[in-house]
Amino acid sequence: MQTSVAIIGAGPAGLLLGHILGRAGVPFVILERSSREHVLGRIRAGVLEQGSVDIVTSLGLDAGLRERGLEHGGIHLQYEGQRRHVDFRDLVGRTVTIYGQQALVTDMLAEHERLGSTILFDADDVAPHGTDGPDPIVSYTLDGTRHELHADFVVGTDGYHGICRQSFPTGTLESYERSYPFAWLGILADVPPSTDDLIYALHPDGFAMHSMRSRTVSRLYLQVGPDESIDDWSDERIWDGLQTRLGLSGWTLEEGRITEKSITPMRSFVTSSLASGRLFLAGDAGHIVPPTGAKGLNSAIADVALLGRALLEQRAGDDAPLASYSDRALARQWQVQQFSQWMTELLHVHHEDPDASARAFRYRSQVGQLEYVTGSRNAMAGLAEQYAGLPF
Ligand code: RFL
Ligand code: PHB
Repeated sequence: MQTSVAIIGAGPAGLLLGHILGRAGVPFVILERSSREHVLGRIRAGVLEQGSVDIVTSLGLDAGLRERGLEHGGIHLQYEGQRRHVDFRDLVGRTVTIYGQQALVTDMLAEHERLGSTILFDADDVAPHGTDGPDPIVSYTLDGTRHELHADFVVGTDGYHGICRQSFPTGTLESYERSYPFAWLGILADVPPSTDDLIYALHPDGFAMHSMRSRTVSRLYLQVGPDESIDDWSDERIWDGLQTRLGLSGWTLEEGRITEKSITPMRSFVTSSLASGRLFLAGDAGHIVPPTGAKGLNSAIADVALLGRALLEQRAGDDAPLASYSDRALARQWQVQQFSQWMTELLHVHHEDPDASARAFRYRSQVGQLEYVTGSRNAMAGLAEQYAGLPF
């Protein structure tokens, strides 16, 4: 088989790149290791920056988003019994939209299927070869038979555990990485959200957050230890933790049936390059952030917007945008990394610190920082500008 762009991974990054290329008439094939059902079943992120919404809209993929997306003009920051609103509309004239990654993936896949795009699910042992020469090949196994796909370019949108980053020539990549001494326990619950805007709360017991998926489904998170098992968290224990950490006098957190619960570790990771010859990385394949700033999905979309345009410009005879893709995407990504790390450190409790005095000092200085951020219009504008999203 022959194509122009071989895309490895059918997450949001790969599916979106397919739409950018397909709309311009560029042939592509998407190879995905998992089943179609597995891809459609993953819950994950929920907040779209305005720039992400604009891209989805420009590709005509916004019908579901328009119908079911919830536009939000700010967030609440809660600490020490106070809930303070950060008003993005007023501060920077921008908004974000709550629309689950799962819904976006469903919409993009449905449109690919309507257009007749080639997406090969359940592809085993996908492996790029010869990407540093003029004729890359991707080999893969489907139904027990080995195949070869010849392409002009290979794009790895295969996530943090994917094969493409590992396929860079030995010694050419460095990893910049940090893990955190906590994880997020996330639930989906059949209950209308008890809040208008998302609540991010610092509490002595740990971070908690109230998000949503629709007017009838809430998404909530609790900071837990990195090695905790979901089996130790009964529904009752989860709601108790949420009630304690999100509780505020005069406000009620409504409870409902929990339909999904899982624990996600938190990590920051950036690779030193997103390009080697004719192989490019985009999205989680090149970098991941802790979810506190809601940047994982948005960074994947930002990369793909840049890379898609660069691939089209290359076909029109201009190699320069593709040659500078990695540097441009990483420059934006490092700003996103620093914001995600800052939000994470602002709102999580370092229970693991054995020194009680140092622990208390850290907590008090987090409260001081929250006082400053919510009390200074300049500081709030900085948060709003970054949360609503840097330019693509
Ligand atoms: P994805 O979504 O991981 O998609 C990668 C796809 O590549 C496939 N794949 C392969 N296919 C072929 N051959 C191989 N060798 C392959 N290896 C992997 C995978 O099956 C998959 O289909 O990456 P993409 O497209 O870059 O999108 C990035 C976003 O998914 C990610 O940044 C966010 O979802 C991160 N994230 C969250 N972000 C938030 O902002 N808020 C959240 O609440 C949130 N929750 C999460 C998350 C990421 C999670 N992961 C990755 C563990 C929860 C989880 C569990
Ligand atoms: C979500 O709704 O899943 C969500 C929202 C904001 C975040 C992380 C996750 O920072």
